[in-house]
Amino acid sequence: ELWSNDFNDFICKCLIKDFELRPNVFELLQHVFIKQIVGREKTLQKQLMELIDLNQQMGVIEKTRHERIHTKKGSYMKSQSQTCDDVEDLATLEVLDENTITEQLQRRYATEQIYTYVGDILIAVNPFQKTELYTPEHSKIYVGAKRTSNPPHIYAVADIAYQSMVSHNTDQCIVISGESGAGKTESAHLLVQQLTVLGKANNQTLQEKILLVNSLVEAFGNACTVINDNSSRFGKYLEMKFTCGGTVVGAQISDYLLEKSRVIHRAVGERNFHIFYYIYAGLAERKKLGHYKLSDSKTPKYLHNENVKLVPDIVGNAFYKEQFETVEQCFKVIGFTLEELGSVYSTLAGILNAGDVEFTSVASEHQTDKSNISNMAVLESAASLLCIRADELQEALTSHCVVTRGETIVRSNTVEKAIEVRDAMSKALYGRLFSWIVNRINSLLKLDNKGLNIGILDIFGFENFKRNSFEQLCINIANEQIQFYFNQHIFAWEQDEYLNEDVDARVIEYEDNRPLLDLFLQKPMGMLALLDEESRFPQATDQTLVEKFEDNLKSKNFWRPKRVDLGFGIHHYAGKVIYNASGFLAKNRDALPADIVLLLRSSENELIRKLVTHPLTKTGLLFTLYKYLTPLVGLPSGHQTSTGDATHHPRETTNMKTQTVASYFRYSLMDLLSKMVAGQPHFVRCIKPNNDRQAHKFDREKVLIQLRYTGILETAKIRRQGYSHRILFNNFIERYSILAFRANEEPPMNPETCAVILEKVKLENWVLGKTKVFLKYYHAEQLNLMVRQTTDRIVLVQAYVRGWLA
Ligand code: AOV
Ligand code: MG
Repeated sequence: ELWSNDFNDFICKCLIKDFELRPNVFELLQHVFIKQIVGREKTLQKQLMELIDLNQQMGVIEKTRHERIHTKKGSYMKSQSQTCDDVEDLATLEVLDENTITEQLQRRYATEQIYTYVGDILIAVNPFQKTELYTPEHSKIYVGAKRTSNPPHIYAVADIAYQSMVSHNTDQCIVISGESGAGKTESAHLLVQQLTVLGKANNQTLQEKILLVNSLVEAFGNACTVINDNSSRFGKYLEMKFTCGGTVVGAQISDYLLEKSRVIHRAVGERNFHIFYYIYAGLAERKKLGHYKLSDSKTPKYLHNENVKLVPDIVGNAFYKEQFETVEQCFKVIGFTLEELGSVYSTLAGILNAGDVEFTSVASEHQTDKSNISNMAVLESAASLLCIRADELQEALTSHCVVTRGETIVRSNTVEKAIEVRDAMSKALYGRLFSWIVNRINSLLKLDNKGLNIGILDIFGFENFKRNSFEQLCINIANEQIQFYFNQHIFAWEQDEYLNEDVDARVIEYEDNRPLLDLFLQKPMGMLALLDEESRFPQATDQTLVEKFEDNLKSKNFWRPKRVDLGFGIHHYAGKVIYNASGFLAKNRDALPADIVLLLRSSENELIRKLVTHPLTKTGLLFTLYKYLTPLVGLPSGHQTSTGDATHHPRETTNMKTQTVASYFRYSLMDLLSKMVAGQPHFVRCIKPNNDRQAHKFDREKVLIQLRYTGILETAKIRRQGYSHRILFNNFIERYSILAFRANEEPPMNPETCAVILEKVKLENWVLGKTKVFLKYYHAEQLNLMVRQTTDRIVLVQAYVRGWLA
């Protein structure tokens, strides 16, 4: 029915002229046509002659296209021209050692070639300056192109993920790793950008919305740290949703462990989440500070730091004002209502006001000291912004209820306790506001569509500050887990499979960080389990906690440094970090007093009520994931289909209600892993060339350390020697028989058929195992390209014959 002469013409034009459209058109047509060609070969012979002409013509067009781009970007392309000892893929280096690899990266970096491959993995060295690498021309040349025909690029990773999603009908996942400030978030943006180009959203707004998602969540989840001015303070997994034909139709984000303690406390030299500064400046510009009860002269406590002492520093900041407009625009385009926006601003202003509520101590004869609020006006402002009653807020902050033998007794809070309650409220409000925004974005960008997706993982990078607390521990454990996943994927699973399949391949030694994951995550004696156990004892202190660690953690990667009271050291895969356990228990318990919850539930603001009424989002999911928790540390070898055996732990399940940060964190990690494992992974490893955020500065030692701990050298070796693609015979034949057999032939599903195909296309160095074909990383790409070219040809022939027959 689709077929008509006009359509035929249209298709032919697309195929011949518009190269960007080709993959999509083929995808659409090949299913329909391949089958119908059977039995018509004779009639097609004449047309085939035409086809050859056409192909040549196509070749010419393709070539001129590239030339055009090359000359346009002459300087860039020139710098890409390789000298004989400059390689784009480290796995092809003659000499494979740390020095040669570092030298290569340095040489390339010096000529603005920040990207380099190690087999199928992309290394990105942060240029710390704007480059000419992301123009629309670049975006174009990486669409559907052979990987080796263009210099390495993050756009090529997007293309490979996209093409393999479309041609294999499988979900993909791109894992970006690297230490803080290495360029993960920037890379994630570039991937989303290129994927929206590839996925040709058929409406402009959707494309626009997807691109805005990152900016919006980053305004709320990123902050300036001593390492990075735009440091991600949460982990983000953005899934872009596509139809089976490859059109982008939506996006979903999952957020992991926002560092919400930043709202109430920041280390020296650091700032609160961007959004606070943005709204302050933006509202000032609109003369709306008064409306939100924000002072134009006195800086809220939560925004104090040594650089920002005065409100004028904030309101006078042109960048903040601009960002405020951008954020508001993002909200609107994505589909938030004006009412919702107003509520978001009130909540943020409410938090800032709450932070300024002060208490004084009042001596009491009967019990410990009580607290009084010394600036009632501020309390009233906070209450009115949160749409709750001021007297009730006062009561909830300065007293608490205890139920003893069925009787409810009201006890006063000391000043210390009152401050704790106030801060717990601010933290909870912000954390829940963030989750609400993420959920709202998800519901606005969701489509009921069972298509495919490409996930992009951008978490907070490994951190090692002068003083490291609970947040750094969580961040570093997450990075440890990602490194483990990388190792599993690149080394362990690969080598397991050689053994199982009797394939002879040299074993590569690599630094296995599993002992570290055991140290953190094992039950019941891992660090997080011990932390949870200690958090259940009301009398426990941070001191008893470190002692507990010391008594129970038997690992060479854990030690107690002398002369640091609450200190303990961990030798992470990425280096040694000394943590200070001060505040660990409170941060882990993360308790929000019941009185505060009840009070906020009475708010007249619908948003505030929502924040506290619904349990924290992922609970349902967490329950399902919970059963997978135990095998978290070492995903079993059957990882493709399951994340482990479904062992239940009833004792722990009953504790879900009082979920600690540590246990929530474990679920989140598991959730993340289960998503990642479900897709085919692609890795981007970001490298930070120096600690000073300077362009043109390549600190060899710094780079070498990163190459070492990320296992790049070993990766290069295994990519050269190993077989990164392992495909079951049947799947291989289904996918590639088109390269050696006619459509009406049915070759037997056996290894011999695989060999026939591989020999026919003249590939070398592959191996047949017991059940699978073992291919080098570059084989898969060559095969896929050949399939694409073959189907191109078939479709072309079909298109012509159809037109001719019609
Ligand atoms: P991160 O995500 O890895 O750190 P970012 O992606 O935020 O690091 O990068 C840090 C800074 O490096 C950016 O703000 C840019 O100034 C610069 N940069 C990174 N990549 C590029 C690029 N491709 N081109 C130009 N400049 C770049 V953290 O989120 O702190 O772990 O928690
Ligand atoms: Mg980041």
